[in-house]
Amino acid sequence: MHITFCCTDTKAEPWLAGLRAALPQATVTAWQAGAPPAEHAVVWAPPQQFLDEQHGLKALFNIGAGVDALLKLKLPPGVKVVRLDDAGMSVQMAEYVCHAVIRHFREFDGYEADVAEGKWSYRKPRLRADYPVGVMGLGVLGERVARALRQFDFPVHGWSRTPKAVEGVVCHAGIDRFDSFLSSCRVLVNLLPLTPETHDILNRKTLARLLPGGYLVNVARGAHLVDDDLLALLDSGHMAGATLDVFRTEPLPAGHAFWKHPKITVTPHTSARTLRDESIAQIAGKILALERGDPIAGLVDPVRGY
Ligand code: OXD
Repeated sequence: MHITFCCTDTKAEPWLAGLRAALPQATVTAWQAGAPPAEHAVVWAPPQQFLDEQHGLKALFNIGAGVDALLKLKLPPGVKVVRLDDAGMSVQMAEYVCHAVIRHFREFDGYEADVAEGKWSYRKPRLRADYPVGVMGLGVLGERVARALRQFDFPVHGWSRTPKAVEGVVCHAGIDRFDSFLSSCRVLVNLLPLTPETHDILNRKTLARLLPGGYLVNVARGAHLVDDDLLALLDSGHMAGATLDVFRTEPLPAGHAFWKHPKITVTPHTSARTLRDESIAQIAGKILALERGDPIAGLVDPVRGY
């Protein structure tokens, strides 16, 4: 069995060593143009040439959470696209989002600024009931985030394409319920997959439906958000702020208005990192299952886009 590794911006050696240790019966190589084709491929943002050379590929294992970059390419016919299920990402995502929401809700930035000036300040506690949080996307990551927010007693709403049930979370489903979902929330957390339907979904019209003083946490894709629309709503005061981990262009270009905006916190696409050992163990288990002809979790539907 031949497994090839083709991950842009990722150091190959530790992955190759880990895959070889987990699957000693396999030949594991880093892809080079013109190399013999493989049965399984571990990828992140591979070039089209890589896919064009893979005749006989059974499965493509994407080592990030989102498969949008992969699905933009022309895939070998019949290949299975497999995403990581959790693999240590959902707890990181829950940490990141709860940190962002609590930091805003508890006004920790304000306290930090006061302390920096030597001020012992007091702010009236905000009411949790006034800060309903909406989670867009209730997949593995979104569900974990919604549950974690419930642990802090925030009222939590969820929105997904198809109906979902998460204990303690008011779940809304389908485009018909999108507006009522948005108008129920003051804080909005985006965890949607990027598809043609969700491109630009965070825009002036949709964000304006949030309760006044709205706050956005975007941890999905930069192309979900219309940057200028967020800036306009922050300037008008309808929105209070945003924490953004993902951007239309990454790295975020020098001079972009988000870098220094006083109401925006920027992080460098770090909300939930791929954990190598967990991911290798999961991918190896799935390769063995596929070789035995057993079903596996995490299959992507290329038409649906996630
Ligand atoms: C992603 C990731 O898909 O970081 O964005 O895993």
